[in-house]
Amino acid sequence: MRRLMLKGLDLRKPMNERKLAILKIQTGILKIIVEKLLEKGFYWMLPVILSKSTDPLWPDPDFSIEKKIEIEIYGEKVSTMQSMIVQKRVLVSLGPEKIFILSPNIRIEKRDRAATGKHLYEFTQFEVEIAYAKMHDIFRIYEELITESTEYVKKNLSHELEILGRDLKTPQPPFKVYKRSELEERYGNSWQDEISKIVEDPIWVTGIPRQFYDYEDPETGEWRNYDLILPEGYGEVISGAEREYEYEKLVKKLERDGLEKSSYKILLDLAKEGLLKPSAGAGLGIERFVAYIAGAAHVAEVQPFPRIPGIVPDI
Ligand code: ASN
Repeated sequence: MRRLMLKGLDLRKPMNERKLAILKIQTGILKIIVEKLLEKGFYWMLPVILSKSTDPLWPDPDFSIEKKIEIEIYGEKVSTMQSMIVQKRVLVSLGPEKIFILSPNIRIEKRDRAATGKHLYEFTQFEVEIAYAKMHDIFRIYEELITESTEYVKKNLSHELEILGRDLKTPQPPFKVYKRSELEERYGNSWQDEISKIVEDPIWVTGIPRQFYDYEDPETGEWRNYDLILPEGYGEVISGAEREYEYEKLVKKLERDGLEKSSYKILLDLAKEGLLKPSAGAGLGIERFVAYIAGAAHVAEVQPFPRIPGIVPDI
């Protein structure tokens, strides 16, 4: 693994043409997804990194965090950002109702995740949140971003795809939707890996029991959340949900998960006042998406400064 990653990645030598081709593809993808959302009237918000309030990432079937980074600044305890979910909710409730953010996330994944080829301990999410939106609104937006950026790369960066030996197919929207429970029944606990190897186009998977902020239907017990799973074993690239916005429900779920209510003070205060708007959103892992488009062997191949679990480089 280490040798694979260092191949062509000596940071004392100019980059090889493969690395440059990937970076050019990444630039093209970012241009398209940003342009598309600006055309639709989204606000482009900037990220924050240090906060009292971040995603607990728990409970989640995929949880594998070795440590949460907490530090003291000005006599107060803050964490580095695991995802801007809380900030997204507050933003769409207080002003801009359609937002996107290129948000750096720090998740100190367990070391054995180096071998998955999909995990990084620093990565960037393309985060979207829309007040009053529903699951299908978010599906349609990301389907457009994925198909349009794939088309752009095929049309404008065919030389780079050739360097990478990548034969890329544009997926056909709308993508199929599956229930997590069906997939689990059929493929067992590793349904995500299994299904990712089988499908030809990306698929949506809904109904995944996880963090408190995703909406749970009180009548059916169904979680109105979703992941997008890429083909060819690239795995989950988007996760998101319709959101909980009622104070009582939020409090109950925080207690159920054993989480500190004080970490979510603003969110809870807004909910109590009836000011927390219902919304839906999701985040796309940029490096994973670029890795899939480029046909990279490991997601760290996309990063100029790789952040592979367990490996702390000199830069
Ligand atoms: N970005 C995700 C969302 O919008 C949250 C996450 O990254 N855990 O739901």
